[in-house]
Amino acid sequence: MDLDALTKHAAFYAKPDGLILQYGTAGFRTKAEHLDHVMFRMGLLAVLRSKQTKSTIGVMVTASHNPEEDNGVKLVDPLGEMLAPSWEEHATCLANSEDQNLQSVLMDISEKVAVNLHQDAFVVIGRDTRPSSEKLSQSVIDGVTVLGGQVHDYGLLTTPQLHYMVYCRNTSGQYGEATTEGYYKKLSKAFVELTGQAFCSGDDHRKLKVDCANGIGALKLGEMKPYFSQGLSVQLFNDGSGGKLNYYCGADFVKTHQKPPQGIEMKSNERCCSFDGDADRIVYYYQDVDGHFHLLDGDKIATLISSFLKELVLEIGESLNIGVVQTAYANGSSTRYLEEVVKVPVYCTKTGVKHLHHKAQEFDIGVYFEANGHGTVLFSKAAETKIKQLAKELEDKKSKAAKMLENVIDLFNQATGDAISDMLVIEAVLALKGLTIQQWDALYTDLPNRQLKVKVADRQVISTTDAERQAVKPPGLQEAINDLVKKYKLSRAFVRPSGTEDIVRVYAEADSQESADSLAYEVSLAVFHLAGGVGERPQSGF
Ligand code: 16G
Ligand code: MG
Repeated sequence: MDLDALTKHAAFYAKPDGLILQYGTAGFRTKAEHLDHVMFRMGLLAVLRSKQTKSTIGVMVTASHNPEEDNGVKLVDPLGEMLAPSWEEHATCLANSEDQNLQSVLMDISEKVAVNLHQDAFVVIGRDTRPSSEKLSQSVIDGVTVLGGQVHDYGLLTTPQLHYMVYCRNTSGQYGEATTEGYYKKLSKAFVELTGQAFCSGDDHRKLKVDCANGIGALKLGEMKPYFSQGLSVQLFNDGSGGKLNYYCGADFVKTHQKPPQGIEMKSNERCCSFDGDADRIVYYYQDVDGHFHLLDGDKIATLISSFLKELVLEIGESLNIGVVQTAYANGSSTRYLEEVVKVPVYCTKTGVKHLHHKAQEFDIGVYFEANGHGTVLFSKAAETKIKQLAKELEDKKSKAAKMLENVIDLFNQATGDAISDMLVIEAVLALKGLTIQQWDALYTDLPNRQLKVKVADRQVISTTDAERQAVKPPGLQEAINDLVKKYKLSRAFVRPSGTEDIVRVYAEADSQESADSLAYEVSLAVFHLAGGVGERPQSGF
């Protein structure tokens, strides 16, 4: 380690006084102008992680669905997964160390994780379309090179594409070719083969309008379009040519406001979807003839996909176990439908992709989706081998189903939730099943629900258990919630400290919108009183 060079370069990346950041569920995220030192330091950390794992590590510069002025960074582990939790602590420690302690903190981490400093390091970098991203990714590159690491800068990429690149590079190309073209070809080939057999009545079945949140998704989907055009025609809106990133558009806006994004022309009953700012979330929607807006969120996506996979598994007649993973935010109707109609076991984890991903790895086929539209399906190596073998056998119903599953494996991003990949899977399933978006929507009816935020002095006074469904602290809060829930039919409510904002989140569902609204309001009052609310008391009326 050339400590003199490190000291010299670090001087360009002074930490703003008093700034403390935490590597949370989505890495570091804050106003872009405060992130230069964090980027440089994450370049340093990526080198250590690469040396320790003897693998390529990814660094993604993005703040996903946050406003354009924000930015963020996260590290991607060797198999394209989120950074290991113990390293999140090292990341936080390094980002918050005072300038004069940078060297010693870096040495401390190296010792703790037993890094061989002579080992080579390789880091790949991607960034979203934010105006600040290019400069910030240069700071990451500076951090990597000052520690002697090698860099490949992919430039503009969706977050899931960077995860894909890391996975490809660490599996000697077995997963795919580590280029954007390799990604486009792999997914498009699987999609075109899968939909090849689909019965298609009329052109409209194969047309889709996509709101790209004025982000990276527009650029990458635009590049990819020609590769799958024989199977699907996509029309891009909010492609970044005029509007601002995530501003009144994108998956997060549509899901939270339950209304269509600006900038998309929607005719009644047309199938539309929205990506978020870094294209790792997707939600679908349509407007009916009466002008009512219908949202098909991550829960509806999980249901459609799980039913499809269950049927294929039954057809191939192999005992592959399917598990569906959700969070406490999953609509109660979706969980009931999955358990009672699709007849698949459903598990609940804490919010945050890493928790769902980890749980989904326990199954032959692990389906995971957050209600906000982030998710994918993971196939175990054993399941993949079995499916590939069956697909090679003589032409019959079984091998046809196995061939479809083989393409499904290739179509799903095995590293992380991916809006482009999920979109193609959903389009394939709808085409194969001959389903319209209205028929898909009608699989079950969402229970009315409401989410609220409460400001408290310290959100950590709330701690939860049972996958965030029960509050254990502060005393009395869970009892209060239980009493309130009893007042309403088909009701459920929980509270949890947000991992990305300085607030407490409240979720309630019940048999009517009125009941869900008033339950959410009453629970937020209980939080305000028992957990040290600050500012204005929560208000009723929506
Ligand atoms: C982050 C998480 C997302 C989670 C959200 C919850 C990743 C990549 N993203 O965006 O999974 O749903 O945080 O935010 O893990 P909250 O804690 O503010 O409710
Ligand atoms: Mg995102």
